Amino acid sequence: MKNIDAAIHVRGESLFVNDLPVLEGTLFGAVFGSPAAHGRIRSVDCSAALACEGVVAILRAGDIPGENQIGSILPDEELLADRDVHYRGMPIALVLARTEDLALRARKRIRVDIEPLPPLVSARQAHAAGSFICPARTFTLGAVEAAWPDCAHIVEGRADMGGQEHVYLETQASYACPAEHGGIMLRTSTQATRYVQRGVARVLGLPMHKIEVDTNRLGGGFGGKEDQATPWACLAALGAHLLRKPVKLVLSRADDILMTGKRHPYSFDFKLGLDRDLKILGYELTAYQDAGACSDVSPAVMERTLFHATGSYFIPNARITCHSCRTHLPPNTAFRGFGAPQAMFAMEAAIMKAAAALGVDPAAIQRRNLIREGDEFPYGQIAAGCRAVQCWETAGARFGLERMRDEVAAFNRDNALFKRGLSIFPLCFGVSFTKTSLNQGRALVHVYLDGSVSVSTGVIEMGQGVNTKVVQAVARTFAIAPGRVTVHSSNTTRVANASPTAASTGADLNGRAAILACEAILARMRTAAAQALGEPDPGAIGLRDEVVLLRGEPTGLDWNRLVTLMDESRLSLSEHAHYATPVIHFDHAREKGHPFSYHVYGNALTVATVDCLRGTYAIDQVKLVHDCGASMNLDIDLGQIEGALLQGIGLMTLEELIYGPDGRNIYASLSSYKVPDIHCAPAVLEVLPLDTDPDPLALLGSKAVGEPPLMYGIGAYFAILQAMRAFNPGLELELAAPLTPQRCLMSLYPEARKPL
Ligand code: MTE
Ligand code: LUZ
Ligand code: MOS
Repeated sequence: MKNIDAAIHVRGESLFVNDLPVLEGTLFGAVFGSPAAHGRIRSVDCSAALACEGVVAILRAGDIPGENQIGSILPDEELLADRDVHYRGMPIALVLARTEDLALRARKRIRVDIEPLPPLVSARQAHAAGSFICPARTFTLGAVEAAWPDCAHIVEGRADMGGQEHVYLETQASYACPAEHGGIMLRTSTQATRYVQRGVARVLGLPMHKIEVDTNRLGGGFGGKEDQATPWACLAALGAHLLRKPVKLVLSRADDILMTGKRHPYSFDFKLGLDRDLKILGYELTAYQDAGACSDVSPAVMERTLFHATGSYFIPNARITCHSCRTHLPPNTAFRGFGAPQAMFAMEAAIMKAAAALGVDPAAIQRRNLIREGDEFPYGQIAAGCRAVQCWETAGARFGLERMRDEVAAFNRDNALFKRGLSIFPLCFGVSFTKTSLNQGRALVHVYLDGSVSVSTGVIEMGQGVNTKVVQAVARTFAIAPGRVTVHSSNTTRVANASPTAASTGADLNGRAAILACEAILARMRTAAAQALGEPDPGAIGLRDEVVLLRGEPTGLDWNRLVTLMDESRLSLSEHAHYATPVIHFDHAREKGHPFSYHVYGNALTVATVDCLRGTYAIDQVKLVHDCGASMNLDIDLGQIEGALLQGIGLMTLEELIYGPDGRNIYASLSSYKVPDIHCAPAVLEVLPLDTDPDPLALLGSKAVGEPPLMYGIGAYFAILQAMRAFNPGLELELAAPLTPQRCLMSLYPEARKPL
């Protein structure tokens, strides 16, 4: 089935917040952010700005009727800076004016006097200064200290990975309207209506039932709207509440890049020990997470780093520690992969370093240590339905790994200045929110009298195609044409307390809730049909292609007639259902449990060519096997795999965020921050879905696909690195991402870095 949104996207008919008709009397917001990364506000002068044309009000921390607090995990984030500023761009004031242009013009006239304090701009700097978000956590398996004496080889090193800007096409956007009885109706671009509703209630000092949040769709979120849609929604709601006027706040791209947090940069220290047969006996990893200035979801991201630290491998003795370090950068946040890509990069970097030291192919170490059925992850879950070896072998056989290797070797023999490299990246990603309580979904299904069906769930459509999957699930359960089903906006009055659409769980949790709702209606339908057909056993009733069956044989009843029958029998055609993932649990005291409903596996072969004179490179081929389970929509899943891969290639090779010592984001615009384009896409891209048994906890057996394939981008890094090693076998490994052309060139010619 085609993505139900494809046609309206192409025609420009999809409705985003900025497409909503503007109501009479609407005020437009512009946010004045801190010009300093760290300091104490001495004074803010809004008088000149207030005198500007069209300005209606300028709101500060003191205007907040409830709590000036929006921290979602820990209460450490002010909506508007009161006294201290903790990052550049931290909101200090909200200008409200008759037009957006007038608001932006007035904003320039605000004067602020800040006593500067020294900023912390990296995780290691913050770690040294003892600046943390929360206590460090450690996962252990076996006894790593006892393993070192048994190791024939031990390598130690450091790896670093930079942040990443989300670049969702639609910037942060909220439209708040005053409602009756002092309430607020908010339309906002969020992945988590629940967080927005809770945040607005807290800031306005209102109960949550006074706040209605409605989200129709997002022009991309990628994690950047899981927690960070909340401040902008709260600011719009604050304006609407105080002035009793509609308030629209849509960030410009420049403000969005400046003010919002990004993927967490990480720095790692690793120690890896192997025996003579390349079996990994021990792995020790210390991770330093740059959380930015507020906790946001950083403790949860840190947790996923811990969960994925051993990647796709079984390591009998491991000790992994993560520090969440508080710096003076915008609060870093969820981003596709959520701390896992960083951990997996560190693991692969350690293997690469060991391979280089031993003079072996890293693939030999990788292959030897792949996780197998029955192996234990450091967090206590036992690998079940494990496909690491199957994905590795399938990729090798189907894509002709040996031939690819020979071609790369031949190319490198024939070329002096161009070199080619090949990498293999095995993927293993755990699906479920690591916080067990978030693994619940809900759905509200109405069957109307004409037989058409309306579905509301907690899930947010952000381009990943989840609404199409929900339509498929509902149509299949009712055995009706998909055209009869419409998925409506996610709205807190229809589906309350929804978990964020995140952790790749949106379809599993909410699709299954929708199926449960349909099944409850179906059960009543069976009763009604059985009665009408004079059949004592409702279990004998079935449905196929909109026809009611009795013991598998068509009857005179069809779907429409059945719906009428239900109404005449005064049976409910509506149902609200709840789904909670069974099986999963986690014990934080022991750091052990069974946190994931299942794992997604895969294997990517990547070939890159480096121009060793210029440091530029091309990703020639990515050929990968991906475990989709029994995909319910291969077009959508392939789109997710390809999109995530390219986003991962951008992360690993191109997208560089540089902060100056003063905490200024030096590349804060899309003219200097390089986002992957079609030229960065692999010239040859082959995706082979590993069609496996339907996973019982996935939606219709179709495994979650949103985040895992991003990590195939790690393969691009190591393919480029292998090409660089082909040019310079003694290359000193600087394991730092992104591997930009600049970094590539400087590594190829280390002597060029020395002063003349
Ligand atoms: N695909 C598109 N087109 N746009 C997005 O914003 N977000 C990703 C992924 N795919 C995203 C996307 C992220 S970070 C997640 S967690 C999942 O979609 C969420 O949706 P799902 O749970 O329905 O897979
Ligand atoms: N968000 C979250 C996530 O709150 N918990 C998670 O485990 C998670 N994983 C991936 C992306 N977002
Ligand atoms: Mo995705 S990072 O879970 O929103």
